Amino acid sequence: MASRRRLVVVSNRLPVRRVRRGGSTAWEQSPGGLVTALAPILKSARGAWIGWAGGSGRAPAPFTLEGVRYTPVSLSRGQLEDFYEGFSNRTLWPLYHDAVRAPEFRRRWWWPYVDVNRKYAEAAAATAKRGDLVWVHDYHLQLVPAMLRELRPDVRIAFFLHIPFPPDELFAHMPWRSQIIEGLLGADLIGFQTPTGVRHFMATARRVAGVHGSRGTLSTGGRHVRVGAYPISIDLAAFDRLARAPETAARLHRLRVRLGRDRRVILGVDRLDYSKGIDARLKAVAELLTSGRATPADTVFVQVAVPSRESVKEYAELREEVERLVGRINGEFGEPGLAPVHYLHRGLPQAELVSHYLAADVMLVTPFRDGMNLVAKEYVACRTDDTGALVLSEFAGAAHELKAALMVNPHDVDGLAAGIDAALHMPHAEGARRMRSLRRAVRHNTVFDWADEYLGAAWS
Ligand code: ADQ
Repeated sequence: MASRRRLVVVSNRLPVRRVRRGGSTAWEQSPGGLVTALAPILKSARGAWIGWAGGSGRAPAPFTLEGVRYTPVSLSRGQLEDFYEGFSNRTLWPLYHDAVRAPEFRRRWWWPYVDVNRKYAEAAAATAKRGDLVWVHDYHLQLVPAMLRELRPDVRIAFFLHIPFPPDELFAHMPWRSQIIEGLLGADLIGFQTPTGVRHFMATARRVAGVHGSRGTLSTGGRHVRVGAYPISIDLAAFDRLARAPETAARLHRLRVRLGRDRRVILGVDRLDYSKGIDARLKAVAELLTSGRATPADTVFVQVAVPSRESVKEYAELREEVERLVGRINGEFGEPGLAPVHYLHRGLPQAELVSHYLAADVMLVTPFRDGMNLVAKEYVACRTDDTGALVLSEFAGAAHELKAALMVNPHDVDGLAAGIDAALHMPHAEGARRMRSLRRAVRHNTVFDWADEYLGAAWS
């Protein structure tokens, strides 16, 4: 049914990158769960994707890649500063992540946010045909649904928020709270990662916009807006395949030898973001070393942190704090040839990432708040022999599904250290039982199931 009508996806960034081939440049799809899940649907529905392609100034011309029509949107240097770094990443991102850093409410960032949202809405209005479904993604574009409805009342509009929606008491701080809620209410379907996001949004919509409704439906301006939880996931089969590939076994062997075959490996993999609790994790590792529950001879902690939003002050400060902690731990507890912490400030190619997941006896996913957290699901997907232990923050969206993980509160350093210690000493049978249950949960909901469920609801 879905394939007969067209889908137009609108997201801040296009899932493509420009690569050099021979003497010229060409577009290539970037790796990622969202594009993997949507590409087949877009392809069969002759769909389109609208978003920023990187860079400032004039947008590249629209192009078709593997059956999908991509339309780049241009953003000026000033818009990147005010809309992207400012309002999106210094106002919305911290506010929606429980204000783990203070959100900045700067009036001069608001209008660029409105202008850029209008630009995306106009691009979608120019692309969509009567009866198409326009699927708008994430916090950068919360005004697009209402703007698009105004321009094109003849299309269906769906919105999905990848990050958490905050409690109404917190959202109420937002000076432009009614504009944002009214922007979202322009959609026919609003999707969140968890039932908590749904609850928070419903409470806020009642408080701020005075709309009525319950059980997943709100009434506004004579229309019904459906609100639901659609937990995103991963391409399980792709991770499973990579985990079982012979080249991965060779890569894993090399990695284990380099880390020390007799050492237990603890791993963290994140964007270098203050919401991810990397600092809390390092403090817990320091606590284990201080108390003698771990020594550099028997345990190694590997943190892979992909650089992120480096021009935003809070991210530069986090990098300094993480590097200070790594230096302190290695200085205090390391011995020649034995560093307790290995810190890689870079992204890993997927095959490398999978061998790291396989090398890890314990995986630490400890965000202070996270919409979902796909790293937790990727780790589980790779543990095809039911070994390994997942230590998971109760504040990650993934905690709703991955109930068999060892749950921790990342604000509690002692509790986090105790959780890691328990994971390191987990009896084999209990570890296997937990991992089987975690794998069932991921198998039950892959990114393809997620896209099917969401689009099924949006199209019905
Ligand atoms: P992110 O905050 O980026 O996404 P996450 O869900 O963990 O967080 O996804 C990160 C992705 O980047 C994973 O696929 C992971 O493999 C990859 N990655 C991270 N660090 C890496 C590294 N060092 N090297 C290589 N790859 C790395 C936002 C929300 C999340 C939500 C997703 C999807 O913040 O809560 O789960 O969108 O909706």
